[in-house]
Amino acid sequence: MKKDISFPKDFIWGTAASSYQIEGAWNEDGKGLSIWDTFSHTIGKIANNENGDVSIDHYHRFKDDIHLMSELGLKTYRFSTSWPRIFPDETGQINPKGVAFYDRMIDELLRNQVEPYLCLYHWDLPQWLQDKGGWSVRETTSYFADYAGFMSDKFSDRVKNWITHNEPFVTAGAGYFIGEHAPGIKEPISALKAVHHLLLSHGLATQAIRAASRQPLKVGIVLNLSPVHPASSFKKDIAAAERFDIIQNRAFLDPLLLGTSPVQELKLLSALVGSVIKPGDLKLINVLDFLGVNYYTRTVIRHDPKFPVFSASQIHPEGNEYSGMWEIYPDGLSELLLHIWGKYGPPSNPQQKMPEIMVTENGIPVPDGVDFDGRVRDERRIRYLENHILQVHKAIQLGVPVMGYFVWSFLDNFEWALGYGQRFGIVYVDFKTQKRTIKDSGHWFADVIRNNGFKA
Ligand code: IFM
Repeated sequence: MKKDISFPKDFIWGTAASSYQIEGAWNEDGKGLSIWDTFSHTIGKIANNENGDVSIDHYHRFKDDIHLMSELGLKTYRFSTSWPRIFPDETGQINPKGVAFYDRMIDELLRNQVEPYLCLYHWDLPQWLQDKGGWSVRETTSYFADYAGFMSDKFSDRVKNWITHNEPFVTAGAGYFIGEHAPGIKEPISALKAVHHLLLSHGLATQAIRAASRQPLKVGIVLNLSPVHPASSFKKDIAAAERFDIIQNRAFLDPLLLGTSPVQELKLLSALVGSVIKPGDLKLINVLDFLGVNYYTRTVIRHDPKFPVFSASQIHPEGNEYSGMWEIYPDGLSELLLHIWGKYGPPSNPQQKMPEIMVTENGIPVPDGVDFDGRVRDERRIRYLENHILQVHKAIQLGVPVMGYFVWSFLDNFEWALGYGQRFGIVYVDFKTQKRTIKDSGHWFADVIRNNGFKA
């Protein structure tokens, strides 16, 4: 017999997206260049040399897209704003047409009873700031705070939920360490500095958002977290997994939730970047109303001296199910949520005011297509989402107060260095005609929202 899997009243169900991945209009209405414009226009950086110039043209189609959300009964939408649309160049002059775009978009969301979650940074740094050193220099943090304050002044009359950064681990790791994302830098030290500056900019931006706010609001950050498992029970692998856990999870969670840094625990790390953390920084960073957890997979690590700083590399265990990008490992989601609550929450820190926790991204790329009868039968995505939502339910049952769950993504879109080859949407997009078709998973998720759960 099937069991009722129901969620707390007021549980937040939503979907998520980001500016560069969906907007297109890369050089329209006064927008400045972002590092992703530069990177994707460089031959050889993106699969098939694709780019986000037009993407799924959300800039011009946002009204129809929001109507589609409303048709599905989606109540919440997490999106990001493009910083270079607002501040196109280093003069600090505001681009009124960029502001007007988000004005119209937010109004349209609210008209359709969709609650906006506004994220200020989902990787599209203005190119002019990269030219000054980007996230590897401390000065970028105050530019970010200025941008945050301006946005709060403009939009906090209507937007109550604010996110400073999406996945700073990826910003620093993929952008400055392995160079597979913009700005394409491969310098471990710049990456480690970027980690601290991203966190510091979160603290400064939070202050700026609150100072300019027009109503009580919540400010959070979104981290891509992953339980780190050792590849074997050998001591060296266990130690490597612990080291990797520092950079994947603790480098972010400890400063944000405890106001401490794990950097001192690794001699080499401390020697390389210990001095980047100035007195008072950690206190500034330790501010959070909610923690967004993006979960896709676990990370399995072995000792590997070839890799700089951490002497650890990732392996992909045989015999498990994989998506086009990652191992499918739903149990890792409840493991992660329980771990966060157990280590950082009241169970071990009764004095600590624990921020709200929500799953701000979870999803799977599937090579979907529209069938002869117009349907998109993405059964695999439904199974993936159901198995992961079950893990959120389990964590709640075991005492973790998870407040919400967002599917990545609403529409198929530009998947960064992988171009348009990976479809994550619950709505199919024909990239040639821009036609949208709700996938079976979209209808399924609409039912989940309507029933505040499902039978499993
Ligand atoms: O598409 C990305 C998103 O921009 C950030 N989180 C992971 C998604 C899938 O890779």
